[in-house]
Amino acid sequence: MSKSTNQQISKSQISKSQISKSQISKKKIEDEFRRLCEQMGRQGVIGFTPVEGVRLLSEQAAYLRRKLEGLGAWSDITAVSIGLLYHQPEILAVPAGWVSKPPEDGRWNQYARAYTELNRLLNGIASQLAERFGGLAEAPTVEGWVERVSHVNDYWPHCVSHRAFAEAAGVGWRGKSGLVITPQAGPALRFATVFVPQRLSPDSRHLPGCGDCNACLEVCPILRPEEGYRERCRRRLKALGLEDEVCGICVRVCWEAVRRSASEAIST
Ligand code: B12
Ligand code: SF4
Ligand code: SF4
Repeated sequence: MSKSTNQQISKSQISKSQISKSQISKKKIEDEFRRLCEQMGRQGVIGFTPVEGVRLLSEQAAYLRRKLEGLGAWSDITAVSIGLLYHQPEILAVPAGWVSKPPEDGRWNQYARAYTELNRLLNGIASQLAERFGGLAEAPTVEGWVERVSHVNDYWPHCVSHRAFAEAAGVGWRGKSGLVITPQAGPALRFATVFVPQRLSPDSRHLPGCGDCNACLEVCPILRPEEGYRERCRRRLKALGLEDEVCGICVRVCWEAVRRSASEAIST
């Protein structure tokens, strides 16, 4: 989680009545998203899913209902899942094997800085899409909460899971690491979600899934035990003491595994 001040994106300034339903289509949203990605110099992924039917924790469903009040009937709202990819050198800055403390060379901080940068860019893109299409944006992370959180469960009433929407929108599959894995970049991207007042159907995409890969479970001792990784992962991110609260070893090894299996699929 970011250490910076709370900048949760609030309601769009444009009156919802100024946006007619004919102005909201998948093509228009996607074209605008691609234009913004190009402007920011990052590759992006996008997908759509009706909010209705996405499986949420009860605290997160309650948070979302409060947030979307006034946006129209729940059954008419679509979640637009957007993701921005890390550049290759930013992922390669993360250690490729398990380490319990950061190496002296400070290289890992390149990933920490990219994390901060992607959050900033996603905040910008998500709020511009929300503004343009009369929607509401959910920021990529719960900013300014790190010091207030004493257990990972403290996050749940203050955000909604981007992974739940990205998965439902077919942007990627749920990996054995718990991350959403995309064919384009594995889990090496960050997500935000924009909610728009028009029902748009998801695209159907073929997603290969993890198959017999276990690279993330092999590299990270925190992911293996059955009782779940979340709280122990949170403590490790704090303890590592990088420039932002990150680790990302599971992201790095998965990024490599997904690239390897894509290139094997091409050569066979
Ligand atoms: C809190 C948090 C953490 C916590 C807790 C772990 C977690 N991920 O839940 C800690 C600090 C440990 C953490 C760690 C990391 N995080 Co984090 N984190 C978040 C945050 C802010 C909230 C996640 C959340 O809501 N979790 C709630 C859980 C329960 O959601 P869920 O696993 O998706 O499950 C949903 C459904 O599956 C379903 N569900 C699941 N179980 C059940 C049970 C029942 C009964 C029901 C009804 C439904 C249900 O409902 C759930 C809620 O919608 C999100 C940002 C966001 N707003 O989404 C980023 C996010 C998940 N983190 C992210 C990343 C990258 C990381 C790290 C790699 C850190 C780093 N950057 O180096 C590690 C990776 C750990 C891992 N292997 O997943 C990315 C993931 C990107 C991806 N490709 O998937 C996110 C999405 C941030 C972003 N904007 O991109 N994170
Ligand atoms: S490393 Fe392998 S097993 Fe783990 S999430 Fe990625 S593809 Fe799935
Ligand atoms: S981010 Fe968490 S789950 Fe991923 S390798 Fe690091 S400690 Fe393990």
